[in-house]
Amino acid sequence: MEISVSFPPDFLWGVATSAYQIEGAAYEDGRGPSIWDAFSGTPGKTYQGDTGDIAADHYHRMEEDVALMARLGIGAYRFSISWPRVLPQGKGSVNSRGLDFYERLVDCLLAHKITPLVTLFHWDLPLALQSDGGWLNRETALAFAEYAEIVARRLGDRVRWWATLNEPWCSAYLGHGSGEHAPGLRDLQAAITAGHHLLLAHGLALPRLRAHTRSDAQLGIVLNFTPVYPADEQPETQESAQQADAFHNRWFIEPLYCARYPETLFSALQVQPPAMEASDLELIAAPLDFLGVNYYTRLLVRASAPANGGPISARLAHETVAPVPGSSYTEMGWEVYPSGLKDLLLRLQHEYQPKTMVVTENGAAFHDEWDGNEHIHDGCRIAYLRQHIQALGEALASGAAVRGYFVWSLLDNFEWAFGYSKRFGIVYVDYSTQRRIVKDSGYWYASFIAARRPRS
Ligand code: PNW
Repeated sequence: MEISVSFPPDFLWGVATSAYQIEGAAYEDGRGPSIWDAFSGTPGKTYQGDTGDIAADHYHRMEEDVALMARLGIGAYRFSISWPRVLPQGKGSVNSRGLDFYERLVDCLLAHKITPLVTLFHWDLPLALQSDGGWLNRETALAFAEYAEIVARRLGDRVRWWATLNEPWCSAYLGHGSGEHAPGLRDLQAAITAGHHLLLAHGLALPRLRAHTRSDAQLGIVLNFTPVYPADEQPETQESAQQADAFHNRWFIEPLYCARYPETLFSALQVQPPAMEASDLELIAAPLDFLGVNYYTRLLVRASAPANGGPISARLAHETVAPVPGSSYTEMGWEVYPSGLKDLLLRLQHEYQPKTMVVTENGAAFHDEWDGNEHIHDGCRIAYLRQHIQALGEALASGAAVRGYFVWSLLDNFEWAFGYSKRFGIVYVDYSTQRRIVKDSGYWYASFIAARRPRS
């Protein structure tokens, strides 16, 4: 099946990465430690104790990686800036060698006519800030705004697209509620507090970014969504799907676009609302130029009896239906459900009317094997990308204001708690030699983009 929908000529076709997942060079050029160095260095936290110390060694191979993107005809590149490279202590003295690296990266991208999209925080909080409570401390939000201004002062004349945070749901819940991610806390109430301070950090950073970036700057935030579908018509199931939706999908977008938290969120989770100051929600809900949407999969749920206390999965009154008969799954165990992306984009359009949306991540982990013969036949990934791009085009045709799409990821990389055991790249990384080998999906994406490039 070929893609049967059309896209505007200025649509951004990109790839995405994040600093801790690809850079390596964890102790070089004055970089300070982050919570992910501490977490991955703690036995039992990541697959086989994997860390980002070396990762895909992108810090030393940046020019080569940008040249590879250029050869593939990639139009845009979403990357993140490592806060502890710029501010080793999280605040105070600036490490200019950190900023120099990102300046070289941006200049290199622009020289190759690749549009940069900068994410300021993709989970690697400076460890020094964690010692003072990290996202449980309101001061961290102020430190983030300061950091955002420092970066904008250096890159704001050249970078148009800025995202403050990547997936604050993950930082808040996986980091403080389930403990699967750094800093590894297991306390739902703490997750709510962290979530509020993350939102506040975003709100405080926006005006600082506005003041120090180009007049045509596009400022936004990146959220992850896992659309929830009820598995049957029972009223209890409908009700539990609503609750799961508030937790997975509305916790962050509602304050950002409606200046309030979802009504039932706190009662359903059996927690208190976060402590806040009177002006917080107004700050948080300042207008955005774009909403970054990360989509990988959906949840199919049916009602079950909620447990008192205990882990979140038990507190929310649902069980997930898996495997769904007839569905295929990625290596992450995530259902492949392309129409979820179309439904999601149209729902966001209708409920929140974002000025612009950008699909800032979409992609899949599959078991790729290099045949030693320069080929990686990842047909599953090609099918995944093709089906999701088709769904994206249908959403666009039905009125969703989407302007870009970024594949996660350019390179195989450090997949957080899963270490190097999951490969999302359209380019394979041989971790023993750091050789890059373009997968079939990389060639497929390149030809897909080339077929749509406006002829000049
Ligand atoms: C996103 N979940 O992470 C991140 O932005 C990437 O850094 C990551 O590599 C990618 O997706 C693939 O996992 C998520 O449990 C991690 O719902 C976990 C969840 C969602 C997103």
